[in-house]
Amino acid sequence: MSLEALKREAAAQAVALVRPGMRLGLGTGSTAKHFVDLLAERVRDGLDVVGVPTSEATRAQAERLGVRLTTLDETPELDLTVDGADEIDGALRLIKGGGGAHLREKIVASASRRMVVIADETKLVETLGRFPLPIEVVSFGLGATRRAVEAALAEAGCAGTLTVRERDGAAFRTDSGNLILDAALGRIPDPERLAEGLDRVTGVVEHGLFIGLATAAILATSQGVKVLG
Ligand code: ABF
Repeated sequence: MSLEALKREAAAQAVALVRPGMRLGLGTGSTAKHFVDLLAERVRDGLDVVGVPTSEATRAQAERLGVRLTTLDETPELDLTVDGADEIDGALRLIKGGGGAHLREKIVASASRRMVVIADETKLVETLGRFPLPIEVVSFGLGATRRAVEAALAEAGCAGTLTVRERDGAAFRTDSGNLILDAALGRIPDPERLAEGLDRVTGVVEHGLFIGLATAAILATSQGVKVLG
């Protein structure tokens, strides 16, 4: 089975969790894109749901496919968010933000009673950190924020390098206009400690460690679907 087919399979299992009237958080990335596609098919068959997109890309896709959208201002509490991840460990801790959308993704997941992660099996890891941790920062004071982030990394026992994310030769800007520092760490021995340290850095808008947010993960493997949580 191709990676794309595995992602679609995980997305299909998540669509089966959707009930009429649900208020949904709609994730970002190639796996979440399958979810929105398959959800739209059910909407066309008459399913009535409303969604909050976690990125401009997902907003555009959902609008194009006719999925009714709302905002967290109109609908501050959601029933279910379905989103992808860059890494997942056995305790349902995640690294997200490879697509640069983790700020909105975390706001939406935090407003949801349940968050289901959909992914192919390659995302499951023993220890988080092989995927560089995205840290969204405001551009003002970047040099000072960077030093404070380095101190927080060291304090949490992490060693590695920070790179300002670029796209097409220019600094990458998130949907909120901020920069991303990607922290190549190899392994994160204590994700909770690192998350707390980064939360304390002024200038950090949000980091890609999602702890205590995911309630389940649907992982598509070539041997079938594995559910965590
Ligand atoms: C979003 O998309 C991100 O938080 C994560 O970076 C990425 C996963 O993308 P994909 O499903 O394409 O691997 O969920």
